[in-house]
Amino acid sequence: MHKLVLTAEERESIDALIDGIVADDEWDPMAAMDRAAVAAPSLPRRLRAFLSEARAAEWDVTVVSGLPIHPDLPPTPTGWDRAAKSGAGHREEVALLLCGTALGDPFGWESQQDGRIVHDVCPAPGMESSLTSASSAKTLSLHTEDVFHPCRADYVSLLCLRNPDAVGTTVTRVGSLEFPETLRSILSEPRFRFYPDDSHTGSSRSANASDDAGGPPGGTTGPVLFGPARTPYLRFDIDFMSGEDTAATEAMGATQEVLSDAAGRVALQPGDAVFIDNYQVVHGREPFAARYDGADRWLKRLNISRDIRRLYAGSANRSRIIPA
Ligand SMILES: O=C(O)CCC(=O)C(=O)O
Ligand SMILES: [Fe+2]
Repeated sequence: MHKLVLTAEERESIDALIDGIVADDEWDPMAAMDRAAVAAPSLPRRLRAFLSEARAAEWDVTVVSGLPIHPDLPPTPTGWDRAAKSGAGHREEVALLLCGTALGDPFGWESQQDGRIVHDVCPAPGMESSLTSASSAKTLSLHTEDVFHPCRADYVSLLCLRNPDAVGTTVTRVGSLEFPETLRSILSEPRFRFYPDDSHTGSSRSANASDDAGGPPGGTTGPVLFGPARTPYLRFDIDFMSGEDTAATEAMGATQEVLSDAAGRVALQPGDAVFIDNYQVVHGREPFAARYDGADRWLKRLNISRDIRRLYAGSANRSRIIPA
């Protein structure tokens, strides 16, 4: 993990950039993103250099600590939809956009959180045991973000606004894993199907929970390990994938064990942002008790592509929001 701790002076200069971006009365997230992209070259030099190196050297887990969190932050909303309505945490969204545009091209999903670019990750009543980021009581298993899609994020980034119980985001880096050769070879073959998760479909069923051994219809087929043989990329989400044959299904279980055994944790503190390389790292979350008292854990999340044209090339429209 690579970590940069910002100084008070650096934090103040970022705050000044945020002032300029949120100055408009009318909050327009797309305009804010464009303004953040224009302002990003004015971020403190040390931060720019750090994020440039993260991108160029393909660091797998990158943390920036000490980003500004407004002292009058409103209470944690009870769900992303409420956060969206109240407009809570705009300044923090801009802080994340500034770093995100320094690393790549932010984008969103029409099917997720109403097509918003910056998501809210906070516990929601009734969702405690769901397989979405709104859960709390249930462990969120190690996953690739949006595993089903060829234009899934290169980086999933999370900025912490509150985390009173120091709940950990779990991370397993593919670079830290030793797969037995037979397992590695099965994982390198296109014997797996990947499905949209419940945050896209709104359902509460997972591919694995399906009665049908082949999982729900649709999805995309591919390998779990791909890319450079010695330093492969990884694509995995036990809850939203299925094996095309018995050996592939068994390999999924074995892989889940390898990933869990190697998991580390990052307990984000307010002002910490983590940039998780979604090709090299699977991430999840430890369970916690949601209180819905306004002081719950609250993160902002941003998906970042290294090249938005990969998305445009497969779309009817030149839009940063991937159609459902
Ligand atoms: O809450 C966390 O730490 C991570 C949740 C998660 O997997 C996500 O928001 O994509
Ligand atoms: Fe996730």
